[in-house]
Amino acid sequence: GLLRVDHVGIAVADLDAAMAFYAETFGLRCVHEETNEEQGVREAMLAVGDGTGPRLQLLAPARPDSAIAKFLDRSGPGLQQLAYTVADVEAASAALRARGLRLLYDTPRRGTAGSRINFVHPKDAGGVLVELVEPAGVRTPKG
Ligand code: V0V
Repeated sequence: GLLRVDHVGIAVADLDAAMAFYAETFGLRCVHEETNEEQGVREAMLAVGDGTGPRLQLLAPARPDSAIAKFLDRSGPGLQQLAYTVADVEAASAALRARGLRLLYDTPRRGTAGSRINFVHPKDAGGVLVELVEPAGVRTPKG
């Protein structure tokens, strides 16, 4: 099942400008930054308050054919996804598939900070792109 809200993802055109805006306006600090080549994004994770709760993920396109570039073209900057933490992304994906929802990937892909991720198609989740995040290090190695 879903354990908690992991992060909320916001599409931005310029990551550095957005990080400066969030720092100066809301006092949110960046706790992690990386480029995910497979997803075609440059991303920054911002902590809110004491940093124990859900994070804000700023997502900027790294390539013009990426999901974030397409989102910006169609919708402009703004909320792009809602991500939940799960203990087992395969099990969570299978449970939602069994309820008739389309998962975007047959097998999980690599997400932020070594996490494993999958997505529910927004048309099957009330217009919300739902991400499932299994954080790095939660799996018990088998064998
Ligand atoms: C598209 N639609 C959305 C949406 N993106 N609705 C809500 N939220 C979004 N983010 C709507 C769009 O307005 C259309 O509605 C319809 O979906 C189009 O569906 P489609 O033609 O099947 O798909 P595309 O080409 O628009 O792509 C949408 C999907 C794509 C969700 C399939 O963005 C995708 O593959 N996303 C997953 C990967 C991703 O988002 N990567 C970036 C974050 P109408 O006009 O038909 O009504 S990477 C990340 O989060 C990481 C690394 C991490 O957290 O660790």
